Amino acid sequence: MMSVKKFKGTSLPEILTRIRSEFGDNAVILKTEEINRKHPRFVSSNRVVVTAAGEPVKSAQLPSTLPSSKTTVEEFLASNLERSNDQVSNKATLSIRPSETIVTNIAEELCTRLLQQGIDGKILERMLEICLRHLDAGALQNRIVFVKFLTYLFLRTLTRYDGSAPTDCSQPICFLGRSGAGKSTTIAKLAVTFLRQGRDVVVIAPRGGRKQLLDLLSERRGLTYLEAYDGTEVGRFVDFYRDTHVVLIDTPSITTELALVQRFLPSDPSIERHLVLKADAQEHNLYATLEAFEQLGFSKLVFTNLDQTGQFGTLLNTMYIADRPISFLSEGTSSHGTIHPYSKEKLVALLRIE
Ligand SMILES: Nc1nc2c(ncn2[C@@H]2O[C@H](COP(=O)(O)OP(=O)(O)O)[C@@H](O)[C@H]2O)c(=O)[nH]1
Ligand SMILES: [Mg+2]
Repeated sequence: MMSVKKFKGTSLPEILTRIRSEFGDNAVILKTEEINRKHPRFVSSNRVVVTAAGEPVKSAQLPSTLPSSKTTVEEFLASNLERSNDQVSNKATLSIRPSETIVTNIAEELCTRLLQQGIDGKILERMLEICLRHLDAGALQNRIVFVKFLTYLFLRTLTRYDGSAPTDCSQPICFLGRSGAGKSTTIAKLAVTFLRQGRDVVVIAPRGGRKQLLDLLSERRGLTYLEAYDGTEVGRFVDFYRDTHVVLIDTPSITTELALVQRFLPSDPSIERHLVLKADAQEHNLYATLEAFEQLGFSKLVFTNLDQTGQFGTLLNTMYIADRPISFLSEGTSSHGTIHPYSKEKLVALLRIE
């Protein structure tokens, strides 16, 4: 029986020795990764992860029967989604049925393509496992069916974040994030979008930010720009405008001192906090940012710089790690850029599964 497995360790030679002892000399290396994750959920000291495929030397140890086919896809996904919360899943072995080389080829090809998108191997493994359990041999050998099913699985998996992503800014939103993440640009894009729809927009920003923000805005009719000193003042402005205006709140741009941002945030829990992240950032930096901003609290993620990357697996991984939905996806350096409300269809399209 052919299987794909992840081997973790501190050095490549050491892992290769283990792969050889488990899969013999015909093992195929699918992927080699170096892990440098500071996020607390990655507590492992394993720095190198190699994904390999091969025929286990001691095949008797592998389960010989497939799980009961009575489980429906929905049931399987339901229990699977529970497990996906547990990032350090030890379910690393993916069994592929014997004598179906085409299955392996299609699975491998799709797997390689999605790994190139940067999707976490564990998420992908779970998806492929479901495909192998639920599609019959004929369907598994049909690339179109396989792709369709995999797309369906992604959409189903992402459903857990649906219904919580705003598309109309009906609640005031504070945009948090590191300096240069794209907070002001995102606000400018949203402001222009709503102004064009004829809505009134209020932008509240820390003192001294006026010039930069107004320079960003190509459209000003219907815009009210206010500068606030602290969270109390922001809260007062919000209360005054929230019933009639779209309210967007910029926050101080600093790299380390979160207390300054904290001081600017109104305590009103109905004001949403969205963390702005760059889609082209290194994943470990994104996780460090999540961790740093955790103490301020945020309920959604905004990704900027979509135009600066061709890999979108990071978005999916980060959403899983943060366990919070994405609200907006943004591209372009100015207010003329595009801002998309997040949807799972949009993310799946970006991942280019087909
Ligand atoms: N290419 C690209 N550049 C962006 C995007 N969003 C922001 N920027 C640029 O990133 C820089 C920092 O953005 P800014 O909004 O000032 O970040 P802030 O410090 O979080 O307010 C500026 O030069 C922006 O033009 C984006 O989606 N795509
Ligand atoms: Mg700014």
